[in-house]
Formats: sequence, C-alpha cells, structure tokens
Amino acid sequence: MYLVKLGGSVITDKARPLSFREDVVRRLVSELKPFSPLIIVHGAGSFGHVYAKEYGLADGFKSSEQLEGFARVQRDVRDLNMRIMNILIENGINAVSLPPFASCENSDGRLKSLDTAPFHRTVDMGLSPVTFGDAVFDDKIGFSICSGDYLMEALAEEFRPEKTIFLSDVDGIYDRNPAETGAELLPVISSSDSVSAGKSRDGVSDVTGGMAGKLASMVKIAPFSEVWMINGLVPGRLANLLNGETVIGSKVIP
Ligand code: IP8
Repeated sequence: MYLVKLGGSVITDKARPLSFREDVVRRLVSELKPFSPLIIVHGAGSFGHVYAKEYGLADGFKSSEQLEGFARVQRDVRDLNMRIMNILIENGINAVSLPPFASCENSDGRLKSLDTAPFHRTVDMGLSPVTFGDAVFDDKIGFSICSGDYLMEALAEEFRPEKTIFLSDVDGIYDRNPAETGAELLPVISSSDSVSAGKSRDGVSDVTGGMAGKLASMVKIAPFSEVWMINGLVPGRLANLLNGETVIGSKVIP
C-alpha cells in the first residue's frame, strides 16, 4: 500500500487563485494508476490558502465575519477535490472521496482525531480513499485548518504504507531556501538533523507551515513508513520511485 500527497504547489499555481493544473494532475494520475488501490491526500493550494489567510481561519473563530470565509474555503477545496476525483475515476482509479470535515476534529490548530474506519472499509473493498486539507471544527478555538500534512501523519501511522510520498514543486528538502544560490538538496535527512533543514521558500499565502511544517510531518512519519519528498512537476519521477528506482528527492529516516 502506498500513501501519496499531491501537494497544493503541484496541483495548483499557488500565486493565482483557483488555478488548477489539470495537465499535471492527469499525468500524475497516469503514474499512480499501476499502483492503485492506494491512499491519496491532496493539498488545497490556491483553492484554500487564499481565503483561509484573508479570513484568518487558521487562528480560529473570532468573529462572525469569518463564517463567510469558512464556507468559501469549504466550497473551494471541494471544487478542487471534485476535479481530482473526476480525473482519477476517468483514468481507471476507483477513488472515493472522504472529506475530513466529516471525520476529523482539530484541537488548537492540530489534528486531534481522525475516524479511520471509513478509510479501512474503503481500502478493504479495493477502492482508493482520497482526502484533503480542509477547514474543520476545533475543540479549543472553534474552527481551524486541517492540513493535508496532518492527515498524512495520521494515515501513515494507521496504515504503515510501504512508501509515503510528498509531491512538491521542488526536488526535495534543501539546506536553505532553494531560491538562494548555493542551496543544496539533502538526499537523506535523519530525524535528529532535521531541525536545521527545511528552510521554506513557499511562505507565499501558505497558512499551514510551508516546507518546515512538511519536514516536521515527515519526521513523525519516518518510524512507520519509508518517507520521501520528490518533485511532482518532473514527469516520471513519481512512477520511478514507486517502481523502486533511485530518484532525485529527499528521504527522511528515523
Ligand atoms: O494545503 C490546507 O491544506 P494543505 C487546507 O495540505 C486549507 O496544507 C483549507 C487551507
């Protein structure tokens, strides 16, 4: 069983609201097809982070004006999810959408509980569950954002996948901001070295922690699964990794 996150920076253009990269998703789905059924998580990209930031949703419920933002984010991430579901199903992956709003609760902005029973039933039936970053209820601050990265942590611990793969728009995790000259890709990161790595360049409108947050999630996953970050914009890289070939990317080890 494989667990794959289609990062928001891969499936959307994060600089332009509601910009879906249909061609990229079609290509990634064709690379995933031979390995289905599998568990898929996707980020929100420019369908979620723009309104989430504008209405301060990650900081919790403070005023009724935010409710419009909550509803809009919910609608837009479902729109993104449905576009992905259509491509998956049209291309032979029997995927079922499991929106986190219905099955998880946050506490102070972190995932507190996820009902994994529907995921198990879906997998046991031979179907591929698909979930995504969402705006959810929060037992401390009313509501907050459940990043797809938190869902990756919970699902990796529950299912212990053979490989857990984060797809990003960069080759992996760098020793500093990859936009800086001299930045070096870190092919293997041990959990104890991870503090200094993962300096993000994608702070642009990302309400859920950027690259440093992703690395923290990978460190949590490493005891349960082989965990990788690779570039989802480079054709063939995902298929090669799933096929067990050596690829450019970062692997986090316990
Ligand atoms: O893109 C964020 O999920 P992520 C979800 O996986 C929202 O961090 C609604 C901004």
